[in-house]
Amino acid sequence: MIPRTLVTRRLPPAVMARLRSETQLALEPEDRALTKSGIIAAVSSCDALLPSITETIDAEVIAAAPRLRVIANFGVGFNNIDVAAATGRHIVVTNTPGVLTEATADIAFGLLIAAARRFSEGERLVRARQWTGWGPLQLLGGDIAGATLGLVGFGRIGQAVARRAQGFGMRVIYQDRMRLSGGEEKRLGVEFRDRETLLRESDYVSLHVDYTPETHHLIDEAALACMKPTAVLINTARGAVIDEKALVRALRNGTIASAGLDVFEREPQLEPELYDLPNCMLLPHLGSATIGTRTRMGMMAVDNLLAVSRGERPPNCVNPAVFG
Ligand code: 8YV
Repeated sequence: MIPRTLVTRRLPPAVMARLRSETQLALEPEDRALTKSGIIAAVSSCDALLPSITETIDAEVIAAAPRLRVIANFGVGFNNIDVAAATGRHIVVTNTPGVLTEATADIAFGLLIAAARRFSEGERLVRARQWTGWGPLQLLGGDIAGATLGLVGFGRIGQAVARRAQGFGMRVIYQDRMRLSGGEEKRLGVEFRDRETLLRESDYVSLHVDYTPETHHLIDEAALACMKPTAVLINTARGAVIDEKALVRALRNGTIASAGLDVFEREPQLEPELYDLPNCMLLPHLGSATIGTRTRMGMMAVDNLLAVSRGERPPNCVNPAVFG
């Protein structure tokens, strides 16, 4: 069966070509987010939905799609989808794990270097034509070699960041719901800490947890108060893992030194003060933004979607309960 498919955003050319040849597209996607009413109107006649992070697939959207059998998310994080509502209607939900690990770890480590060495302030100084010349005390940052990196969440992406950090001579500690075995920790060259100890010991803290009710505002005022005044906070996971208002206060008051953020609580809106804080490096959710990575993500989403259409169990199902 050729699934009638709603693809909400225009994806890389190779992915679009495959979608055009192997599915029946409900509409020609554009390079901008669909409105909720646009999704509801288009999905009502579809067998498959391929959404991105910019679309919230909630119970109302799901209820408007009586034929829908699969929601193949373009992304590893799927907090934009009401999985319980989908499962309740026997709709399979899939994601794209693994293919964006290295690209996202690059952005996390890039932000770490950029925040530590004050790239953003330096660049703004030069562009404003206000750089009057080299100075021995100008824009001094923090050392990376010899410093301690604390990873909150130690799945695929956290482990890829650990490898980069070790190459730069950092000591790596981690916290996760599940502690690795002693042998695994030794093999990976990392030590476990409980979250509070990790926050107290780390010169750099990088977040790599899923966004769930349990991780909502995991980094709040109390967590920020545990960190060193010289510490740098990096977030490439989901914005709402940090209480953005509390972070603004911490950056303004010197509770921590700086932050590097790729994700925000209410994208594309930021907590207004963030735009003007000098000690914050800001990126527009670029974690997986390479042509190779986005193509692999798209191909994986299409593989998942077509598997369900053929009546098979897809490779990356996040709600296996639908299979009984
Ligand atoms: C994507 C992401 O850019 O995969 C994820 O969870 O956050 C990003 O890599 C985004 O989800 C695209 O929909």
